[in-house]
Amino acid sequence: MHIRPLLVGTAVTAILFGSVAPPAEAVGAKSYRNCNALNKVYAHGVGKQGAVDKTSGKKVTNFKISTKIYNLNNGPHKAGGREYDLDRDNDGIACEKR
Ligand SMILES: [Ca+2]
Repeated sequence: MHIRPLLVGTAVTAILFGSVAPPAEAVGAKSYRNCNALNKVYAHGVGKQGAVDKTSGKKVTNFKISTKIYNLNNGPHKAGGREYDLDRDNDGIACEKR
């Protein structure tokens, strides 16, 4: 029983510093239920690198650029799932907003 705290400590260390730790950009990358929720975190939306807003008005250019986050929010809406189609006009930017 004396060895137990050591094992727990090793496990915690492995979780904190192990290879399973996500890269910095993946932290906070997730799917949002709708644009209200996404815009609370990314006020101007999230788009792929090089995406151009398809609006006929003034284009949104200050969206967060992250293909990873964009992909997490450009899925088909699945009932009970975690993927939502938040890029309805398919211009490569989800929830673009000025
Ligand atoms: Ca869009």
